[in-house]
Amino acid sequence: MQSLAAFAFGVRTHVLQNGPTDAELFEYVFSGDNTVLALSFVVNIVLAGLTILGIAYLGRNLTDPRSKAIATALMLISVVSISSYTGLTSGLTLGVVEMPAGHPAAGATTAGQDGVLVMWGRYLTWTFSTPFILIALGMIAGSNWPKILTTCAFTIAMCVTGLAAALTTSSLVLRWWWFVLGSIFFLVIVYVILVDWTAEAERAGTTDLFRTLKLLTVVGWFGYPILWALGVEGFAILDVAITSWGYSILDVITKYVVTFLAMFYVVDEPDSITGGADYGATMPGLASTDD
Ligand code: RET
Repeated sequence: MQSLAAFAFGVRTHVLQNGPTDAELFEYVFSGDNTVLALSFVVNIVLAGLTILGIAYLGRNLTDPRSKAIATALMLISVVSISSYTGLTSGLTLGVVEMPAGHPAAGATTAGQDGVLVMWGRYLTWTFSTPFILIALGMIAGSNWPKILTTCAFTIAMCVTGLAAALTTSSLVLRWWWFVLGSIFFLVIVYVILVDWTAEAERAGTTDLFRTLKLLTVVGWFGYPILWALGVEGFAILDVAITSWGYSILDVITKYVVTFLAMFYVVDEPDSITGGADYGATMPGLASTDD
């Protein structure tokens, strides 16, 4: 945990040393011209907040520990999300980064500084949110912990390499090399979802729900690297506001829609989801019966 905090601090120091303060970035985003960009952040704070409240309401009568664990994983996706978008809104996790020679946005200026606006907080916080999506999906598929944690490790690696790709200023080739590495890690996750978890969901009896969640997840997740490549960090075909709205809309599908579909299924506590009173107990037989 400490090394993660040190890493986050290092990222922040690296970005801030080369650009404006978060107060200047906050003013840039919220000053007249950038309302569309600002809205792409604020709308998601509202949606993440509503999703957290929705889960708390829907899950109020859950009794089975496994159902509760899935609901908790689902809630943590939005807990990370509301924090992530607050970081972007405040300017804390935004930065102005100069692109290397040969990059289509090389020589651009933003908020009076050399460089382009990079929403680096997105890549950093995906590191924390995507594992909870995969934990919820893997549990719904009835998979085992080694497999679920493997996908979590690969998604963390994918997001950190995406962050590195966005912040590398030394070489255009190395920016894209980071991107390729991240994409390879991504394909491992796609393979586990499409092959292993699809078969496991069939055995667990959750095929119908899993098929929908799988479609939304795999198709939705492919949108992120596509946006990265088309956005200002990649080929710079899309401007920052459009890229940001792209990510925000994908977030609605891959987080809030997935969450509510899963939650509506979990609240009924069907046999395909529940694990029994002793599920996850460190001392089997001592599970309380009245909570
Ligand atoms: C990056 C760039 C490196 C290559 C790949 C990427 C994929 C990102 C994905 C993000 C998913 C985020 C979600 C967030 C929800 O909170 C990092 C853009 C493959 C798939 C679902």
